Amino acid sequence: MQTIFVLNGPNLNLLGKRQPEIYGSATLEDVTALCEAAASEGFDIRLEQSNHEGQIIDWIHEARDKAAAIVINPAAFTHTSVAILDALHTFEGPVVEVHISNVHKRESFRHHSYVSLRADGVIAGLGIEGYAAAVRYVCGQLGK
Ligand code: DHK
Repeated sequence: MQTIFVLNGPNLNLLGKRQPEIYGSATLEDVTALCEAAASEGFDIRLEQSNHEGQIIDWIHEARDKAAAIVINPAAFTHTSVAILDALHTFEGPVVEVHISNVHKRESFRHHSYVSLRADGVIAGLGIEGYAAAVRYVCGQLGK
């Protein structure tokens, strides 16, 4: 069994309750179910969420030994965190950056992503379907 880490940044614990007009009404539990359904046989999903930058970095370090791929929605840390970018540079497998909203239709400070400098692909604006697309992509890249 190979594991795909699906990492989520700040405020995404409130997915479904927070600004539903932007982020929709689905919850992180729904994201877990969607990712599990999208994963090919032989792949496990481990979904995590934290409001703390250091915790996300620790999970990326853990992924070096335990994950075949990372799907990450760094949320607001996308636009601020050189530290998450540096951590992702230590990971050798596929990395996909996901944003639920279309960040390019929003405020200009959301248009820049540090994480995109490492990500193999970026998905924005597809709602939580973006996670499923990312999981399907990494399974394909990993040969299943
Ligand atoms: C989620 C957030 O919390 C924002 O800070 C990002 C991202 C966009 C999303 O669309 O999933 O700017």
